[in-house]
Amino acid sequence: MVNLNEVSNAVVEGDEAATLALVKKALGEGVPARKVLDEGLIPGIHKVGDLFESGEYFLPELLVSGEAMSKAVELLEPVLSKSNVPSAGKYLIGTVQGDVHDIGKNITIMMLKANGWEVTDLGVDISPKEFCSAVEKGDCQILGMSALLTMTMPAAAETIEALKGAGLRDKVKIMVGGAPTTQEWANEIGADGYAPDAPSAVKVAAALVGEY
Ligand code: B1M
Repeated sequence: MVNLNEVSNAVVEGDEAATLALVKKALGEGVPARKVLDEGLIPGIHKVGDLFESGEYFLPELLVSGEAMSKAVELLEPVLSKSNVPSAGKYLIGTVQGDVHDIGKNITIMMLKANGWEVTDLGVDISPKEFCSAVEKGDCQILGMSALLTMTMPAAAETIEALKGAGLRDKVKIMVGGAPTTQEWANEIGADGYAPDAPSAVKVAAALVGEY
C-alpha cells in the first residue's frame, strides 16, 4: 500500500519518475485521486516552497519539483476531470501577465470540468490585452485569473481596468485566485468572486451564475 508521505517526499526530491510511479501505484490500489492530490502532491510542493523560502532550495530545485508535480497532476487529469453532469457554462481562465505558475490553475480547471464547466485555458503570462480579446471573441460567463506572485497580482487589476476600457466588463463575471490573493484584495480590485482553493472555485463559479 502506498504511503502518501512517499508521494510528498518524491515531489520534494524532484524525482519525477518516483512521483509518477507512486501516483500510478496509489491509483491502482484504489486511492481516490483527490486524496493523492490533497495528502500527497500538494503537501509535497508546499514543502518545496518552504525550503525555497528558507534558502535551502534554489530555482533549479523549484523547477524540477514543479515539473514532477505538473506531470503527476496531468496523470490525475482524466480521473479528476471526468464529468457526468450537464454543462454548467463556459469558463475562460489564465494566469496573469508576468506569472508562469500553472499547477494550481490546472487543478482548478480539472475540478471545474468535473462539475460540468466547459473550460478554455489561455495558459500562463496572459496580458490584459489577450484576456480582453478572448472575452470579446468568446461567449464565456466567467473569466478566471490566477496569480501566484505578489508582484503579478496588479496584473489582474490591470486586466479588469482594460476590460472596463474596452466596454467588456459587464460581459463576464470575474473570479480571482492563487496563493497570495485574498477576498479583501478581490473586492478591492472589483472582481466578482474569489476562491482560496479549487473546490471552492467550483462553488463560487456556480454562485456567480446563480446556480448555488
Ligand atoms: Co514559484 N514562487 N517562483 N515557481 N513557486 C512561489 C509561488 C513562492 C510562494 C515560493 C516561496 O517563496 N515560498 C514565491 C512567490 C512569493 C510571492 O510573491 N508571494 C515564488 C517565486 C518567488 C518564484 C520566482 C520569482 C523564483 C525566481 O525566479 N527567483 C519565479 C517566478 C516565475 C514567474 O512566474 N515569472 C518562480 C518560478 C517557479 C517555477 C517555474 C520554478 C515553479 C512553477 C511551475 C508551474 O507552475 N508549472 C514554481 C513553483 C512550483 C512554486 C511553488 C513551490 C509551488 C506553486 C504551486 O504549484 N503550489 C510556490 C510555493 C507554494 O505555493 N507554497 C512558489 C501548489 C498549488 C496547488 O497551489 O498554485 O496556490 P496554488 O493553487 C491553489 C489555490 O491557490 C487555488 O486553487 C489551487 C488548488 O487548490 N487557485 C485558484 C489557484 N489559482 C486559482 C484561480 C481561481 C481560484 C482558485 O479562480 C480563477
